[in-house]
Order: sequence, then C-alpha cells, then structure tokens
Amino acid sequence: MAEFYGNFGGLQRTCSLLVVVCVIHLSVVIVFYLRNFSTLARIPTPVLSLQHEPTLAPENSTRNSSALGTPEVDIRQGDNQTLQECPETPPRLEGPLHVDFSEPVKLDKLLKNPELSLGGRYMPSECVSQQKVAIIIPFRDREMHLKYWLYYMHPILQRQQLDYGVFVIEQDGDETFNRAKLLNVGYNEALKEYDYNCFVFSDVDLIPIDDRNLYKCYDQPRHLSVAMDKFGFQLPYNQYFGGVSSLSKEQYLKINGFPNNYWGWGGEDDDVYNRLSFRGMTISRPDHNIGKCKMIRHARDKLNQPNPQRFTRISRTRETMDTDGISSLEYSVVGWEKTRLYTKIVVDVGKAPHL
Ligand code: UD2
Ligand code: MN
Repeated sequence: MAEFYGNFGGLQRTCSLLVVVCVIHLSVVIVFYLRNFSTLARIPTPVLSLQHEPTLAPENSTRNSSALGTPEVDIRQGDNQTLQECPETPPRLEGPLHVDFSEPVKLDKLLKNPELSLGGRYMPSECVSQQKVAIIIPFRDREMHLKYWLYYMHPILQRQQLDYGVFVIEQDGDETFNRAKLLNVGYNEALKEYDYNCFVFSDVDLIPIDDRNLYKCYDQPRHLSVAMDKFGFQLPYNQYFGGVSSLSKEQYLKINGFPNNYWGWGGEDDDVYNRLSFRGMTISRPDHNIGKCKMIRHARDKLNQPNPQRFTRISRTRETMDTDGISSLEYSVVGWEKTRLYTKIVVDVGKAPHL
C-alpha cells in the first residue's frame, strides 16, 4: 500500500508537470496567434496602390501579366479590389472629333497630366488593358508636327484605355530618310522597355478624326488611316497600307518585320503589304467613317526624295523578305530623351547605297 501511495505521489507530480507544460504551450500558441492576427489586420490598402503614383514607376512594373497574354486582373487597387479587364468598347469615346492645324497648340496641360509617366507611358487606372501597345513614329525635323500629334493623340489614346508607350525614332545625320528601317528600330527598342505585344506604326503628321478608330491590334494586320483628307477621304487603292498601321508582335515576326533597304520616299508601305499577303494574311480596316483622318499639309522633305528603286524593289519582295527585315537590322543608338510625352531615340541607320 505504501508502495502504491509512493507511486501515486510520483504520478501526481508527473501529471502536474504535464498540466504546467500544456498551459505554457497554450499561452505561447495564443500569443503567436494574436500577434499574427494583428499583423494581418494591418496589411490592407496602400501597400499595393500604384494608382496615382508619380511618374517614375519602372516600365516593367508590377503587372501580373502572363508571358504574352493579357492579365485578367490587376493588383494595383489596394482596397482588396481587383481590376477587371477593360471592356471591348471603351466607355468614354467621343466619336467624331474636331482636329485643327491652323492654330498653334500648347502642351503644358499634357505635361502636367499625372497619369502620364516618363517616356509617354500610360495605363488606365480603372481597368487592365487587353493589349500593350507601342506606338512608333519615324521622325526627323518635324517638331511642329510632333507637337500636334502629341497634343491630339494622348487624350485619344487615354480614352481608348490603352496600356501604351510613345516612341519617336529620329534618324540622325543628313542621309536620305529611311522610314521603314526606323520603324524596325522602334520595334526593337520598344521591346527592350516593356513586354509590348502590339505595335502601331504612325506617320507624325496624321491624326484620326474619330476616336472610335482604336489604336490597337486585331486578328489581321490593321490599316487605320483609311480615309484621309489628302485623298478626298478615300482609299487611294485597295492594297494601300501607308500612314498608320498596327501589327501584333506575332504578325510582325511572321513577315520578318519591315524592309531596311528603302531609302527615300515611297514603296516601303507596298513592300509591307506584299509581305503580309505572301504570308497569307489579309488587311483589317475600320469602316470608312470611323477611319477618317487628317494629314498636316507639308512639302516633300529635302532628304526624302522619291526612291527611284521603289518599283523594282516592290516587284522582288518575295525573294528579299526573308533576308531583309528585323532579322538583318543593323543600327546604332546615338542618343535618347524621355519626357512625359514620349521616348525619343536618335539613331544612325547608315547610308543609302550610291546608285
Ligand atoms: C506617305 C505615307 C507614308 C509613307 C510615305 C512614303 C500617307 C499619309 N503616308 O506619306 O506612310 O508610306 O508616303 O514613304 O500617305 N518623316 C520625317 N522627316 C522627314 C521625312 C519623313 O519625320 O524628313 C516621317 C514623318 O513621320 C512622315 C513620314 O516619315 O509623316 C512619311 O513621310 P511624308 O509625310 O513626307 O510622306 P507622305 O505624306 O507622302
Ligand atoms: Mn505626310
């Protein structure tokens, strides 16, 4: 019996010890639980809110995008809300617009637009754009035209809810102008900055006069400037692909980009048309009313005289397109400038061969 009581005393001590250990364990668990709970409760909104971040957000910033695809939701709005994909038809479009080149325009208001980031970058704060659009402008010595372009185009592109960047590709030096090669340079340089999957190639002197003409990409390569005032608001011919056009990255690569060997005015747009049709693509266009646009009147530039080789070159697109294009592009960047309205890249594209 004494032995039993002795054992019982031991058992009692062990049990008490066990109870103490359990109480300590429970308290530790409760303390940890409460601490984590209060941390979680503090996480909420502002951390992820980039909605009205000032202009220097990195170009490759926080989008939760898939490889090429369009992100379906965005985490920029903090308050536990996710952004939906932008609608097919942007809700703030105005339709026909008043565009006038007779009065000078001022860019000061645009330069203060907090929604534009350095480099002429914009993405809507209210939804996630379906595409990432690089707008490429071939350029030399057309400051006044560029000013009009920026003045009219930024508000239009914003109403179109595009995630876009503007690239002005300026040919350095005083060699003959090479529009198509500059466009290839623009494609290449834009991709170094952001995961663009759509490219709009636009003359600096063309403005759409209806904002329903969306500057984005379609199932087929798109010709956007279909009814120009300079052609009496008609297409000059069915295969015409000049002015403003858009190609997805995939469409552009399928044709090996644009030709690099058209020096001077003319023919390069027809070569691009040939490339597209040789690769089995067709041209998509907005309807005639929506596709109306205005060109700023100008004289032929001194260093952009009609290219005498253009007709022979156009007749040989099929043989040349696989070797002359983005795959054979050579140039060097001479300088660049970023403002809130554009990224300008100054390039040496080489010399026209002497005839
Ligand atoms: C037509 C086409 C254009 C192109 C060109 C033939 C239209 C509206 N456009 O334009 O897409 O096929 O014929 O090459 O029909 N540029 C400069 N500085 C220069 C020269 C040209 O910036 O010194 C740029 C500028 O963006 C200009 C573009 O190249 O808008 C086309 O040159 P253009 O405007 O002189 O030729 P245009 O109006 O006949
Ligand atoms: Mn022009």
